Amino acid sequence: NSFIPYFLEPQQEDNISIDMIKLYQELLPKKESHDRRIKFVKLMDRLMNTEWPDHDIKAHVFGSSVNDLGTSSSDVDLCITTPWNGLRNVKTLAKLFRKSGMQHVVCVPRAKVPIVRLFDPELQLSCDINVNNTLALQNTKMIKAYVALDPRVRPLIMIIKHWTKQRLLNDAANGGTLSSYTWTCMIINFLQQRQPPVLPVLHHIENENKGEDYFFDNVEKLKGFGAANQESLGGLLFAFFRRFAVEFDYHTQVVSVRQGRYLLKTEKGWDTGRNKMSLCVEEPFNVSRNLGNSADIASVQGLRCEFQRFLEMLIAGEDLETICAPYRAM
Ligand code: 3AT
Ligand code: MG
Repeated sequence: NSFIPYFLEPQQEDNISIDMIKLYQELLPKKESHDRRIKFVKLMDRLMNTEWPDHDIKAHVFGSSVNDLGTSSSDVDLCITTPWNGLRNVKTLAKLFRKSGMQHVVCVPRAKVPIVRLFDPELQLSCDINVNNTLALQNTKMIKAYVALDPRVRPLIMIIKHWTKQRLLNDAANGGTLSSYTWTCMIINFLQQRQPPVLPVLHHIENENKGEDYFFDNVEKLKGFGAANQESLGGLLFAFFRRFAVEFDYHTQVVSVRQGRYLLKTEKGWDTGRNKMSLCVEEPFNVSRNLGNSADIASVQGLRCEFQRFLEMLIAGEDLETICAPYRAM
């Protein structure tokens, strides 16, 4: 391993910050994308309540369509809530959507959370739909709160997410890598651990045994929290990659947004089985879940190579567009 500096040269850091703002502007979704999503949700709501009236069926959007981390090409994540048991089997939903003109309708009944996946040819939107998985609604609100707390969070996460997609590191279901949500938790935790911190620990504020689901969501009260930290976007990007390329101890540490620090695999009992060799990221509300367990040993090795590659290219003065070029197998 060649020596990796602790900081970039100021001029180089400035260049990267400017590059980041430019890429961020390109990634931001257009109003048109927002409008299409709203139309789509209304359509889904109407389809279901026309087919099955009197079951109090509601369609809630979660994920990047509402947490401010989406682009125009992000999918729509929908959670259907209903007290009715008739939708427990997602095949029932799939049938309705097929006859309503949706395309590529597939059920993934044995996923951790059963879903229906589809594409709306008219509105040009892909969508994942689950029934009654309300944990995702809560963790979406938490992500949205963290994103709103400091102006550096949104560009930093959107740019890193862009890199993960370009480099094929963002497919937990099929690619054996990590989901956007897992990446987002890693970046939030990184920002919680800066000195001084860019982000607070929302689970710790005013939490007097308020239960598993609680986090402090009064963003207004925390405005300006990160102001004592003066790091630039470029500096933070460099530090994030330095962290996961050379500093993070993959064998012993666990990323915890809930605690705002690293836990030890041993204290969570994650030092055996599949977790032992995985990149461990605790789900903030359901702490027995390791969000990183979608990546196997080979994938974690691949990830570490990609962190290293990014860092070396950044130090060599390559621009972001080159660093984020689509992955091509040799
Ligand atoms: P994209 O823009 O779609 O890539 P996203 O933020 O929508 O990013 P995902 O589509 O991967 O992220 O996931 C949608 C939401 O589902 C995010 C989070 O609220 C929830 N979620 C995803 N994976 C998990 C998980 N393993 N455990 C709990 N909640 C999850
Ligand atoms: Mg999504």
